[in-house]
Amino acid sequence: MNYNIQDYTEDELISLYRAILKPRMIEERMLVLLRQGKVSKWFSGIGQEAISVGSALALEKDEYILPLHRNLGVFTSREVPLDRLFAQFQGKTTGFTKGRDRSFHFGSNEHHIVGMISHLGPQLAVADGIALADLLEKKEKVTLVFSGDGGASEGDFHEALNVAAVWGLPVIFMIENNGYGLSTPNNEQFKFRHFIDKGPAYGIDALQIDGNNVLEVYDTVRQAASSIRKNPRPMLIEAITFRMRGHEEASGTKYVPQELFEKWAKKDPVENFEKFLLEELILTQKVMDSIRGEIAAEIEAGLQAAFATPMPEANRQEELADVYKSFDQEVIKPASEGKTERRFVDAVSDAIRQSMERYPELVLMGQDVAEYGGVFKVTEGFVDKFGKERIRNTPLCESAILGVGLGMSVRGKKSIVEMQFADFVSTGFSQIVNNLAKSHYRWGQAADVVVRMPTGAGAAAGPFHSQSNEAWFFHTPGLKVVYPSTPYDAKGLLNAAIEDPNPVMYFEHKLLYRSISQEIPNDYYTVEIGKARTVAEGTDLTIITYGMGVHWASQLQQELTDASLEILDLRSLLPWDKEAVQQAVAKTGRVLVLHEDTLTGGIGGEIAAWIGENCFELLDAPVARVASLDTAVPFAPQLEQDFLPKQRLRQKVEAMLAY
Ligand SMILES: Cc1ncc(C[n+]2csc(CCOP(=O)(O)OP(=O)(O)O)c2C)c(N)n1
Repeated sequence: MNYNIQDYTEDELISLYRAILKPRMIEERMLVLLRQGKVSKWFSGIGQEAISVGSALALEKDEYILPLHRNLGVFTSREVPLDRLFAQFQGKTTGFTKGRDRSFHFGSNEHHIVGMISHLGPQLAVADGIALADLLEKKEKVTLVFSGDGGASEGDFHEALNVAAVWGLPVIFMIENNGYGLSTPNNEQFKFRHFIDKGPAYGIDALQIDGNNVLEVYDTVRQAASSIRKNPRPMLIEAITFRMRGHEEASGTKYVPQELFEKWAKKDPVENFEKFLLEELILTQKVMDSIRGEIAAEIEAGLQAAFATPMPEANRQEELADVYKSFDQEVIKPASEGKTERRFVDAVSDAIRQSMERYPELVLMGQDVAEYGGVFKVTEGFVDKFGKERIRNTPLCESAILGVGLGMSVRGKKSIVEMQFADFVSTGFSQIVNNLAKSHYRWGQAADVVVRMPTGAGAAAGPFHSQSNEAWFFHTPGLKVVYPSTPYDAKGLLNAAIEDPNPVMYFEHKLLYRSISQEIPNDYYTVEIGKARTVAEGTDLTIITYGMGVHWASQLQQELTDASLEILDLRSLLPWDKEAVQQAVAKTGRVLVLHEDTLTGGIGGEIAAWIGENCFELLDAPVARVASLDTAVPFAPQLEQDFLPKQRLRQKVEAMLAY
């Protein structure tokens, strides 16, 4: 043990006692309520309280903590009001998520807590993001994030530690090694002996402590935090402990040998601390009883208050509205008339540069984006202008960097995350669809992140550098999806995406980068998100499309001189412009939806269904779709050209015109 009892005043020791006793007493009460059916689920932290409490008390109150499902002691030590906490457990409106998420799945910026999502690992990189914001602001703060021994098997653990190490982020990774991940014992979870063995492998200092000794936890974290504040860097602390109850209350403990319970019962962190304080004459039975009485009264008051508040009533409008942070986009016109011929790639680049100038809090992160300028040279020269702190080369850690984006948003920063190719977003999928997309609906935290997605086929780049994967995100409430097809829209929509405080997936077709150019304003301007654009007016048939499809349709329109085609470029896919679609359908009565993505489950299906449901009377023919074949994107040009919808387009249009 590396602490000294003389370092503490009696008051400090009594406060620690009060703090460790509170979560234990709450849990004992919860177990009763669970049996009575008044709480639906409970993940017990009994036996592990010293880690939550010691860690939380060792940090300053405005330093962020990211707890997991056994860290009740973090919430109580941060003085989260018990009535709200209990209301949260019961799904009440007066909790922290308006009844939308359960148990500890919430954050509270007021208490500097960012709660978990069920996936465990993604949490770790969010801590990196908060720490990065502190580092950029030279704040001398520490962020502490928890992981279990099981969750540490996730790739997210590796990515978060690696990024923290490379960037020197002030994060304490607190590993609660309690021997089991659900029913899986450590020897079926990993082969190494100790988590501290991992520290040096990442270039991180690592310490192992007795997680059942609150003074040891408190003291270690206090010293680590004080050192990290002065000399920012990550640290791994492995707290050895044991889970005294089942994974959650319904799952039992049959798989745990009885002797382990007996051994660890003797190490109970609350009882032992109590005994110690009694022996040291710091605590008397009388004081102890009175503390217990006070806590019991506080718990009862909290419970009464929570029980007295009603369950939420579904208000459909409010539910839908809360999916996004409300934001009334004000479309910005260029300040002057000046225009220059710019390629698509230059338009993207202009938008990033002008947004970096406009928002000092904006940071761009991606692989090879700094000195190298990105693989498509979109950010060439940026590092000289904005510096390496804001134009950040990242390790090959898509998931962690997306998590960093959320952490930065928690601290009021904006970020752009560049996927080197849209295909690689799959390794960061959970961060986008579970963390970025859902945090506002769940607990009111917007994710102010733009994910840049160089997308699309046609360059014989094979299945993993060519995909169109916008439909993966189109299906996820909480995201916005934009997909420009011209340099003008590329710049205006990227600026708009960066302005918008919600997470935006921004698709940029690689083949358009250097194949099209257009005169666009030199100044900063934005294009409205959610607004389609009429590319060509016509009377015979409407093609609704976006991205490369706009160019295919335009080419066909020029070739088919005896037909009059209306072309609508959606530009935004989520939200998409239903009004413009309806008007375009009304003009011709014949509609074809065209996209480069594969047919099944593509966005065309949704649009066709909506037209069928809402514009049936306007139609003179069934709504048709033309899309890529339902295969992976093939490599050989002959195969790829047949995969793409372009050559099937003409035939389909002619068939529809003849219908
Ligand atoms: C990605 C993912 N896989 C599986 C689960 C199911 N699950 C929830 S908690 C858990 C065990 C976690 O063990 P550990 O990290 O050691 O934490 P402990 O529960 O022991 O505190 C599992 C498998 C999950 N929530 N997320």
